[in-house]
Amino acid sequence: MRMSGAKALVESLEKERVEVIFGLPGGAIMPVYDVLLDSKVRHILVRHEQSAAHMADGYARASRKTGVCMATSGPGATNLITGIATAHLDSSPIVAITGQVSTSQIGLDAFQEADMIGIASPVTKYSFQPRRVEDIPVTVKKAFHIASTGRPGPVLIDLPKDIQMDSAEVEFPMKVEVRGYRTDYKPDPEKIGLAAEILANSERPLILAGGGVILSDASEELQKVAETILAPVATSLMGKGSIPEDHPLSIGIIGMHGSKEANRLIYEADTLLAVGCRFSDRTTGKLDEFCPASKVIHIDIDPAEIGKNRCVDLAIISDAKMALEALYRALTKTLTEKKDTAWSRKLKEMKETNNVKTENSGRDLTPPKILKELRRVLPPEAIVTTEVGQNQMWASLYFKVLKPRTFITSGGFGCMGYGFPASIGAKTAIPNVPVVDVAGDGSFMMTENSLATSVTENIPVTVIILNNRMLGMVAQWQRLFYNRRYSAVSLGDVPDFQKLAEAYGAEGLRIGSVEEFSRAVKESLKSEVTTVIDVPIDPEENVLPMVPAGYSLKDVIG
Ligand SMILES: Cc1ncc(C[n+]2csc(CCOP(=O)(O)OP(=O)(O)O)c2C)c(N)n1
Repeated sequence: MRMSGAKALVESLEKERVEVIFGLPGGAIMPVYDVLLDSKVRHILVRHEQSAAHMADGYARASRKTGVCMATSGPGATNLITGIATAHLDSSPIVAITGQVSTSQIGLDAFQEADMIGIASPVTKYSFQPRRVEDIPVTVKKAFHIASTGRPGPVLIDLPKDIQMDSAEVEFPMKVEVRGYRTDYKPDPEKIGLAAEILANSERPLILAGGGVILSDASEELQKVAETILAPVATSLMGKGSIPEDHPLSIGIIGMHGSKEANRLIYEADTLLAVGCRFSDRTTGKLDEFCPASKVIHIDIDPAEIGKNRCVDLAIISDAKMALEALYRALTKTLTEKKDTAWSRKLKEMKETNNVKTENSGRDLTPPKILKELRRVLPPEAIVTTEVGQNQMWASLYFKVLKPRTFITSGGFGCMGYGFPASIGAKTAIPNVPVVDVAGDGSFMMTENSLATSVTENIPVTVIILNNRMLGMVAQWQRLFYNRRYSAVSLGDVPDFQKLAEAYGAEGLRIGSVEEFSRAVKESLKSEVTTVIDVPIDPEENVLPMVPAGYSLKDVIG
């Protein structure tokens, strides 16, 4: 079939069943935008390309589909990079499409030229720049295949303008093969047997679940393994939600802002089963002192993760779901379900004493109380995104996640401005569940213009700003480690978030108590427009407990 490059691109996207593209046009991508007008694919216009990438990412994390974002060449394309890097560090499958100057101009510093292949390589799983119309369908097919299989991640298609406008005979492949790219990692039965034996014989097993558990939909299998060996389950920030956090074996997040239970028990564990996690510095604290007394079994789909940060005793390169399924089968062959152990009793006692402490803390409008109240008023399937900073850590500590894929946060890149556009992406993917962004004032200001997208495109979400008029997390570090020398952290009282929301046609509310908060959230869930709830909190409030950077997990403050 003869067609233009632009048409070949859009038809290829349709064949991948792309329903929505988040983007913003410009000169070098206009041929594609022109074809898009006649396509069934919905286009959602952003006000800044960074948000397009975050929306595609939030869409992907909520729905397990691949998200798509699009921008023009040069500044449009480079504006996507922060969002692409965010998706890269959290293994989120997105395909980013950028326009490029015409092939005859590449390398000549043409108007709005940026070497996107060069710029994007370190933060993508793969980058393509098709130079012939005929290559477009196979490129798109490969891009979606690479983005969504194995360890997922972002893929870039940088498409020169003349290739969009040229035409040629094209064929749409049903399947593609990518040379040297493997996705068929299955668990080695011998290693599974060995892992089962180690776990069955351990007295103090602990499971560390990472984002890989959520990506491979392995929550159920994880829970079954944990229940069989009575192992407490800690998660990394990215693994939050891989086990319901009200499960008796759940001990919350581990690491810098981890729960006391998780950070203490890891020291006593004699076997650590780490699944789909990469032992990031925020998770392990000082590496030499991380789980010092335990054998480590590591399950991961990415061979490059094995031994990268932490040496392991047994590595199983596999999809997490398949490995945990096999492990469960192997365990139940030899092990009858454990009822109670000294280890599980200890866990129970720890949880009970800790609970009493947090319930009794003083003032009215504190972040822990707000986040617990938020859990109370939201249904279990509601999706919560976060920004970055104290708000993110309060949410990870106090908002109990009950289902996988309902907690969406920038874990690896720690990207302020992520949560709001990601919430719009998530709501686009799953319109019938409430979506709430837990924000800091600083972060929200980075992508607040997505209010325009959310209102004009009818994608209502709730934004809760834990408003300390500060770059709170930086202020906390200055308070704790720089002798209260506050440098460049005060944001002042601007803007008035209530008025800001109203200026965009959204709803703006300011609340003064937990009851008002509760009411405001409930109202927002019924509202047809986005609601921004400004929650003034004390600027001196710290997120505790905390392990200072570079210290070991037992050196907890607070
Ligand atoms: C894009 C970006 N710039 C800077 C930082 C460094 N940083 C980390 S947390 C933080 C403060 C966040 O402030 P705010 O969004 O108000 O949240 P709070 O900590 O007050 O809850 C900053 C500046 C970052 N993570 N991302």
